Amino acid sequence: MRDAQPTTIYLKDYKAPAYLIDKTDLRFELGEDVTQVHSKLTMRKNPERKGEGNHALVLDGIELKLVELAIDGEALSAMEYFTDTESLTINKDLPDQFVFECTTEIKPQENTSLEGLYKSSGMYCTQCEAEGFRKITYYLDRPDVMSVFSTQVIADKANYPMLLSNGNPAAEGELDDGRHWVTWEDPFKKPAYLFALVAGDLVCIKDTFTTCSGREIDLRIFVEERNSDKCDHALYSLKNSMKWDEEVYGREYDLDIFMIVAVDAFNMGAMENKGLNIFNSSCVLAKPDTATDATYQRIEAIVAHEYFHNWSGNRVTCRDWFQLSLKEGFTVFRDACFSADMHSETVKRVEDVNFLRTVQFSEDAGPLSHPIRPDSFMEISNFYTVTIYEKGAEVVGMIHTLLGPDLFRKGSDLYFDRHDGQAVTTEDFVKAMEDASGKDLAQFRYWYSQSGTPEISVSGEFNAAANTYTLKVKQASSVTAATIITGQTQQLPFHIPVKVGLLAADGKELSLKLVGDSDATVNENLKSLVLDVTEAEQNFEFTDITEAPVPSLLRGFSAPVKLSFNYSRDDLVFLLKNDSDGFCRWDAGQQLAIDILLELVQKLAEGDELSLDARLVDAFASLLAQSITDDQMDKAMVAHMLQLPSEKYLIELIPNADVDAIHQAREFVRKTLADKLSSEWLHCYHAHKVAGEYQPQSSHMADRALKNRCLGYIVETGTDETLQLCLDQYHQANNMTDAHAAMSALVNSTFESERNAVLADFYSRWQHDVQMVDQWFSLQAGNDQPEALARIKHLMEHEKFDIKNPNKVRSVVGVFANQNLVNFHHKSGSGYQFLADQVLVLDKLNPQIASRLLTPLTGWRNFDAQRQKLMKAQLERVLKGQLSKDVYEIASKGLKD
Ligand code: B3K
Ligand code: ZN
Repeated sequence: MRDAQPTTIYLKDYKAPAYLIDKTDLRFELGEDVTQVHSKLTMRKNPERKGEGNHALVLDGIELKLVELAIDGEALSAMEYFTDTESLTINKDLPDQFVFECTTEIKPQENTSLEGLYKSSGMYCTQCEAEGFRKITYYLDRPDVMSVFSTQVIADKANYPMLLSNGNPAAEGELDDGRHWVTWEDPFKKPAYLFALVAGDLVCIKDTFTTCSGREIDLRIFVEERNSDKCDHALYSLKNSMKWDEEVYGREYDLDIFMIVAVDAFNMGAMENKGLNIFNSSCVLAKPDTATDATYQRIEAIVAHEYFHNWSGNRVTCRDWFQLSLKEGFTVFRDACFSADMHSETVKRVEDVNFLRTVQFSEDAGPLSHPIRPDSFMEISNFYTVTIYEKGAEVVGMIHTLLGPDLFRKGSDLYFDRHDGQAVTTEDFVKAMEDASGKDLAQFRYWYSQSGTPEISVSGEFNAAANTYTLKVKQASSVTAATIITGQTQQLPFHIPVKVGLLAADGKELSLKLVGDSDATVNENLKSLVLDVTEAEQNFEFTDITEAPVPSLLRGFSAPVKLSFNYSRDDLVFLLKNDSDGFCRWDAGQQLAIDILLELVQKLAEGDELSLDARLVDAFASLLAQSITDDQMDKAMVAHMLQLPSEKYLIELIPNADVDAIHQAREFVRKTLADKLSSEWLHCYHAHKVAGEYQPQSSHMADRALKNRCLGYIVETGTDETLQLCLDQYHQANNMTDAHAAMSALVNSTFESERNAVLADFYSRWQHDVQMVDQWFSLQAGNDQPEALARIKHLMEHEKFDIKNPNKVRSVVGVFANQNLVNFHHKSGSGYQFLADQVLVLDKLNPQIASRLLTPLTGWRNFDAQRQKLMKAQLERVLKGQLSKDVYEIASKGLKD
């Protein structure tokens, strides 16, 4: 906890470390009461800073009890060092090279922050990124200090038969007192944030992978015995990832063994510790009767993400935490391409864009907006954001678009070769891309330093006399309240790749030839091209255009921007039916629905009768019909196209949104579509039932997604037949996707007694399965019917709820605040007050989880005046508490006008 206002750390103040650590030898004696950590650091002065004279040696350390301290074998006297709450300073002249040794004591069993060394369900485990290693021992806990590690772990053999750390196992033995030990050696230099240790009673699921150079790697997944039948999918995903990274990026695995451990208490999804990835059990364990298709896909993506970090993050790491997107943006881009290759490129793109627009655009428009390479922070844990990750991935994706796949690969090869074993910056990444491709990315670099979502408005002008069509593009950087806070009032135009096509009235695509294009030979096949938008205002003139086209803009969502074009609803229906670009087809449907929903919200405000534009009903009807007759159609895409824009996204689009009106309008559209197309939904539902045993393969998942989308609408009609359909699906399902979809439809329906019966049935069946109980909590926390807060409070009293377990907190409190919008934003302000209460309690236990939980309150600007006042009042109340740095930063920045 904080004594004074936390200090802000600036990128501009970066200095190389004054000391380096070549070798780190650790010995852990794990004890039920006290754990001793012995550390021997082979250190030297950093030659880079030698000319500056003497620097004190200052090591990071938090909540450590110092037992012994020696330099070059000599114990230090009390005069020769001092400690404060965050560091240990050596008050003595040091030689150029020396050995630093210390012994510290910690109590992992009392560590509720889940950072450093802690206990989860009886096992010891670690989480060191970003700055958790300093809670284990004194160290230069910064990513540009890279060292070779050896780690000996000693613990009671009966309780902790498995002792794991990074690298390859080197030796093991037993002591007379019932303890045993294992020593691990990691030959690759790494920063402390990649350190890991696990000790527990775990079973090991084994496999092997033969690399492209013929080396056989041992693959191991360690889980508690009860989970041993839930590892197949993670292993399968791991092998696919290893192969993919060899084929697509030429990256081979480097150690002899790759391990994954599943733990129940974990602050995030997973962690890429060198050779020993630690996973939140919810992101690794799956079997058909407990995991949904979405869980299968999430596991595949996270296993891949953590594995890919072995190169993008571990072999080449970050110089400082301002460079976080260097590893995270690039690795998200890599895992997205992997998932696209494993399944459907368009579906993956639509899912990612939907998430980006809903969550990242909102972050970038609010008080927590920051560039993907931030200039400053108080607490780095607050910067593991959708901006660093997802916008960071979009920025890498734009480089891929600008360079094309071959030059991009040349660039990534150069980056990995040039910087292997180094801690580098986003600038080093861009430079490698530039050097390898010969493309000028000077202006492109603003994507790293400027925050906010650029807005592009486009208009089109057809000149029948000259047979030309001109796209007029204007980019306005959004100078939001947040950009004012960050001082970025003067934004420069971005370099934006905008991929476009032009459609003729018959739906066919026109050949594209740009005036002024140096290689402007008529190319009949050029139906899509990338415009280099670089100026505040720019025209692109196409020649040989003989009819007024409908433009297809931002194909594949080629840049993370808000693009507007004055389409009529008929244009949108036309694009929805005819655009060859799958993303744009989906987006046309979304824009049509948004236009209609915004009009309905307006009507509600004016007290008018609501009626639904028949064009949306017709568009849905033809999608449903086509999904049955057209075998080639991607059913997962249809499922996405039949989903209305979320309330969260609509709130983003409407200034001073009235949540109740948005909810009401959206419900009206859902119900009308359900009633008007009742037989079509039913027909489509039955046509997409998957027979036989469950398999998590793409085509089956797509059919289930479409069928369950239909079920959601079917249940809106509220008839007894639809109730029966839901109950049958729930009881007869041979997989969790179908059971969960049926239960979810019922939970959000008006069938109260059936809902309660199904929930009770589910609980009695799955109460001993940790992930299933989380699902059971989430479904109820998301129930958007009135009186939700009372239900939430009731759930928190349930015997399986544990405020110290982040998954439980996320599935009850997190789901309520982020997904149950109509209840969280109840006009009384009760939801806000409840959230603030929880944040204040949690901050004492786990500051990272507390500060994450607080973020919905920082979005107050989006709401009506009354709600704004209530939300701000709760932020102010939180700010009066005795806070961690984490919560202080979010609450104080969140309040800025
Ligand atoms: N690198 C970790 C995230 C660590 C978060 C620390 N608060 C997982 C990942 O992005 O792969
Ligand atoms: Zn990552």
